[in-house]
Amino acid sequence: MPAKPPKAIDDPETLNSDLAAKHRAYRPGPERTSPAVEADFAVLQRDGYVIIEGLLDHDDVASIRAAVTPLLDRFGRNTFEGTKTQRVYNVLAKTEAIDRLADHPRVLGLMDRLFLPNFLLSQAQVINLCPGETPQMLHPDDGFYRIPRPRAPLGAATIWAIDDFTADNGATLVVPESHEWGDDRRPSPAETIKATMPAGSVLVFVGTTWHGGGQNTTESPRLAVTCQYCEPYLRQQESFLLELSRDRVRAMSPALQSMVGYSIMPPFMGMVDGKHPLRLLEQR
Ligand SMILES: O=C(O)CCC(=O)C(=O)O
Repeated sequence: MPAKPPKAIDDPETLNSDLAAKHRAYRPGPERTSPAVEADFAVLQRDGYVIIEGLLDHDDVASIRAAVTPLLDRFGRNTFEGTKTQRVYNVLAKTEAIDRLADHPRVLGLMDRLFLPNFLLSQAQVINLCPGETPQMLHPDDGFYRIPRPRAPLGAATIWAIDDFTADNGATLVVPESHEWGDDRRPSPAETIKATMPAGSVLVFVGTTWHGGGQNTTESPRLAVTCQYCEPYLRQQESFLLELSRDRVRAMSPALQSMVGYSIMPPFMGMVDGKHPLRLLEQR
């Protein structure tokens, strides 16, 4: 058979297109383009956050709780992590139970609208905010990308309520419309709202929105799972490629494989030996 002629690349714009021969960019299905996603996105853009209720049923919540509770141990090492808050890091290596949160189509539909194709998961964490915890310092999540504000968000976060989030047990504090602010403005506690929501709901906010964990004055912990996402050309907060074995990644959905780093930002950001990283998963 005659050899295929090499692909001609004579326009720099071509380098921004998907050059992969086999592993093309992950293409979202219709579940990520529904009218519900459009409606959530309109609220997210207007307010900087949106609460979506009823994405998990009672059994879903119970099975996530059962999987993550045995992982809870240490309390935070400083007041930002929360000295009365238990955080589980490297969660995807420890359980598959939250995969379905990280790649939930209603959330990824929003990320499709915020970010370039093949956006990444930046981190995943379990947060158990225990009795006596005080309010966390308000902060935006993508401030460590040191690009002046106001600007488009470079990341976005979800906080999944595994317990009901109430006014007293530490429901996340959010500053509405603060995603539009410049670098010169800081919020006061009076500008916050409490993101109360029943278990099974998710709070989604963009990386420029000021927020923080709330105060827990009850006798019970407030269990949550957070997943954060970022543009595909940015460094993730968590080094998933160092944390996750190839077998663990093989067990993930194609969307999650792509988000933990088995994907390419065109033309070759993320390559392995000059090839698409998914080829590593094909090798046994
Ligand atoms: O637990 C929460 O409600 C928010 C936590 C948070 O924003 C953080 O740890 O950065």
